[in-house]
Amino acid sequence: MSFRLYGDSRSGNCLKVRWTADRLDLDYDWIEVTVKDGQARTPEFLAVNPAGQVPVVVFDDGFVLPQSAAIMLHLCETHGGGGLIPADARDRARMYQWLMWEQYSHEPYIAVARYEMSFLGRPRETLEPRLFERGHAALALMEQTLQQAPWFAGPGLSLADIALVAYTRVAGEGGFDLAPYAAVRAWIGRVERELPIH
Ligand SMILES: N[C@@H](CCC(=O)N[C@@H](CS)C(=O)NCC(=O)O)C(=O)O
Repeated sequence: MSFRLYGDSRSGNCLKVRWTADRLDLDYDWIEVTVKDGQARTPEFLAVNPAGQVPVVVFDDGFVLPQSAAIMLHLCETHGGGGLIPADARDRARMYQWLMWEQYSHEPYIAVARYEMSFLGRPRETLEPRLFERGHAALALMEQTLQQAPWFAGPGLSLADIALVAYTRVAGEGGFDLAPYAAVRAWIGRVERELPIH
């Protein structure tokens, strides 16, 4: 079944879904919604997603699904998985662990700092220092994890890697220097080689 994917093409949360759909070779229409211009809060868009956020998908039969992780999982579960959901139950649990961690302990710091600096043009020194403390803590945990294994969950690329790479690869735009995180940088390269990132 085809669908419309509403997204902002500079948003990591939206790109996670786009990369997953492309990896699964799905048929869909991308509808650009520019968050910075308030397009996610217009009456027309709120009629699609009352939460006023992208990404959101609308399937041809009217089923509407917001939240990047829920969308990625649903697309995989309904289209053969694309190898992105580990077969082993513990590997799968590990994938869920990182998907949830990304949304609470990574994205709120790294993506928010990037939005403030790169989209709104705010100087780094005007931002809350906690964004950088917590963002670097997230990167340090990723570095430690990737020193032990090439992927976050199971033997290959999974949705955990797709979710985590979206904002990590552009962390520099939020004032995060990735130079001290060698394993993270190597992993970004691995993930980028697997995905239709352009
Ligand atoms: N947890 C949600 C976060 C969605 C989200 O924060 N979307 C932002 C763009 S990255 C948005 O649409 N913001 C619009 C607004 O708040 O006005 C997800 O993963 O989909």
